[in-house]
Amino acid sequence: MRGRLILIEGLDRSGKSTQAEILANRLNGQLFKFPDRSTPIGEIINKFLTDPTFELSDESVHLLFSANRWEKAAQLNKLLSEGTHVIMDRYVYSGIAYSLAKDKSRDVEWLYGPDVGLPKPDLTFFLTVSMEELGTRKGWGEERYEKEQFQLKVKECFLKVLRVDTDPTIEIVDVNGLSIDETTLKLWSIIEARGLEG
Ligand code: T5A
Ligand code: NA
Repeated sequence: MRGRLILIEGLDRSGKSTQAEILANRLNGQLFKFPDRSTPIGEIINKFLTDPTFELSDESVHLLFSANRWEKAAQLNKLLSEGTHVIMDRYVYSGIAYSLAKDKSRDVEWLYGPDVGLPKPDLTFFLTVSMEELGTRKGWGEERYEKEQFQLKVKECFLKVLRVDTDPTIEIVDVNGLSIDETTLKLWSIIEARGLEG
């Protein structure tokens, strides 16, 4: 049987990495985090995110994030075909939402283009947390996109891009005020209800 691909999306510092790690352990699966800053392209992305003086055009940034996913695609496909479950921390939807938030007039088809052909998740969680709570999270504000006004735009763009009304693989999960354990419980109950735990 093919492995399950479960994705966690959300705003910066919303608890994605924490939950992805816990779920990967529970499912005895592998964890993939994007951006993967350890690859050649990931190193450029890391410089862009952490060095405010390092400028790249919006288009270049968009294509680099996508290329970073393609760097890992063969490995991802191999694991899934061998029956290994994969939990992913950010993916295509982040790519589109952050680029769209920078320029809402951007052609969405163009934004989707470079990611066409990547494996599709069986389930995508979008974690929602209030801006007040995000502002209290460790490290908030250290990286390029961690500004309240921009994150509000990103949230709006995520909700536009995640077609929750027509795509049954999308789950928007309000985790505001929940502890790490309470959040896991909520996500796990959805995984079980969908029969994706085995
Ligand atoms: N990006 C990314 C694009 O523009 N395009 C793309 O295609 C992709 C893939 C970096 C940036 O790149 C952008 C989006 C980002 O701006 P990233 O490395 O995933 O992407 O950056 P972050 O989302 O900021 O990743 P973080 O690891 O910082 O945030 P997480 O994973 O959401 O949060 P996590 O789990 O590390 O938790 C943050 C803090 O909160 C605590 C944790 O202990 C930690 O200190 N915490 C909680 N505290 C209280 N209650 C809870 N329930 C908590 N859960 C976690
Ligand atoms: Na961040």
